[in-house]
Amino acid sequence: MLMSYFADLPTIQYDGPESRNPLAFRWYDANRNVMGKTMREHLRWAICYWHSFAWAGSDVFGAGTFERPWAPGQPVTPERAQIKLNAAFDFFAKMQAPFFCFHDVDAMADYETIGEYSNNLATIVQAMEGKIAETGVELLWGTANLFGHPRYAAGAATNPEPEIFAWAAHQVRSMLEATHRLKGANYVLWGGREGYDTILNTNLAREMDQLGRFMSMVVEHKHKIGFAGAILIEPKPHEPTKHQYDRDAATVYGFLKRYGLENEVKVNIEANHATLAGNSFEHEIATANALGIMGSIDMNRGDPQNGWDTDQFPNNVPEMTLALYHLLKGGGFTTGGFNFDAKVRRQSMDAEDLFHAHIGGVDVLARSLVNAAAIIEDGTLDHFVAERYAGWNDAFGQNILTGALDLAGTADHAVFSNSNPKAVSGRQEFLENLINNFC
Ligand code: XUL
Ligand code: CO
Repeated sequence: MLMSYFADLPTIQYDGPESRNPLAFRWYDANRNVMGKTMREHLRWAICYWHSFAWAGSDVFGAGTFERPWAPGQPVTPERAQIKLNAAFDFFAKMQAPFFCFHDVDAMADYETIGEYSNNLATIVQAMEGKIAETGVELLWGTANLFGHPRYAAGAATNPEPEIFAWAAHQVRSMLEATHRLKGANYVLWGGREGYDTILNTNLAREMDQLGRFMSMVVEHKHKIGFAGAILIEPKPHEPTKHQYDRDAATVYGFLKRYGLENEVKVNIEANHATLAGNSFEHEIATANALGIMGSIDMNRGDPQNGWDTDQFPNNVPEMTLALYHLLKGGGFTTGGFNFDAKVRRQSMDAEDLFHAHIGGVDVLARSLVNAAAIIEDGTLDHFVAERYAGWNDAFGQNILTGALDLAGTADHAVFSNSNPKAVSGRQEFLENLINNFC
C-alpha cells in the first residue's frame, strides 16, 4: 500500500474560537446544538471531487501547478483513477466531511467509446461504494459532465443534433443510476452549455422544448428506478456560453412551470452564480424559498472586482449570516447541503492548502449559522417584517387576496372611505445596524 498523500496532515478536530491552530476548526463543533439540530445536521457540508482532485491548477494562460500522485491534467488511467479515489476519501475522512459530490468524469478513467464509458464508470462506482462503506462519508449528489467533451460544444439536451442528445441521455441515465446505487441524497443538472454563443445560429423555441423534454425524461427515469432523492437544476447566467437558459432561480421556476415540473425539480443555488446573474446570494435563497424550490447550495464566492466564476472559498461572515438566516427561515435543508464548489488558488499548490481552504469555509458557515440563529431567536427582524404587512391580515386585505373584492370593489373602498394613506419608513439603516450587532 502506497503512503497516503495526506499522511503528514492530521484529522481535523474542533479546538474552539481561542485556538490558534490553523489545522483545527474554531467554530464548527459538529455536535453543538443550534435551534434543535446539530451543526453537522444543519450544514450537511460536502467536498467536491472536481476542484480538489480533478483540476490541475491550470488557467487559460498557464499549465497545472499541482503535483499530485494521481497526476491531475494528465490522461486518467484506471490506476490513476484508483489512486485519486484513495486520496480523495483519505482527505474526506481527515476533514471529517459528512458528504462529497462528483461528476462521472471526475472519478473514472478516460474512455474512447460509449462501451468504455460504461465500463470505466461501473469500475469506479464499485470501488467508490467500498470507500463509502469504509469511511461513512456519504454522497450529497452525483452529476454527469455534459460540457467538457468536444461533442457538447453546441450543448447537450439543447444540441441541434439528436444523436448528441442521446449521448447526454446515456451519461445522465448512468450517473442517475450510479447516484441511486451509492445512496446519494440528490441528483444535480447544471446546464453549462445549454444556451448559445450567438443567437444568429440558434432556434430558442426549439432548444427550450428539447431541454424541457430532457428534464421530463430525467424525472420519469428517477421514478422508474425508485430514486427517492431530489432532482436539482443549478442556475447560472453565462460562462461558458454567452447566455444560459437556467439563468437564476426565478427563471428556472418559470421554465419548470412551463413544462409541468415545478413539483418535481428544485434548485441548487451557487453563490458565485447568483452574483454573476446580478443577484445577491441571499436573494437567490429567498427567491427559491418563496417559490417552493429551495434544494441545495454550492458554496463559494466570486471576486467583486471582476466578473468571472472564480469559485473561491467563502470568507465573509456578515454576508454568509444573511444567507444562513434565509436558509433557516425556509426551514433549512432536507435532502440538500452546502457543497464546497470552490477551489484553492493556482499558487496554493500544497496538500496543506486544501485543508486550510475547507477548514476556513466550514468555520465561516458555522459562525454564520450561530449568528443567524441569534437573529431569529432575538425576533426583532421577524417582528419588523411581520408588522410591515400586518394590514393584509385584516378583513379588507384578506378580501382582496381571496377574490371577495374585485378591482372595482377595491377601488370603491378607497373612494368611499376618502382614503389618504401615508408611506411609512422602511427603516433600512436601522435594520442594517441591527444585523451588524449579530456579526
Ligand atoms: C460550474 C459549476 C459546476 C456544477 C456541477 O460553474 O458550478 O461545477 O456545480 O456541474
Ligand atoms: Co456549482
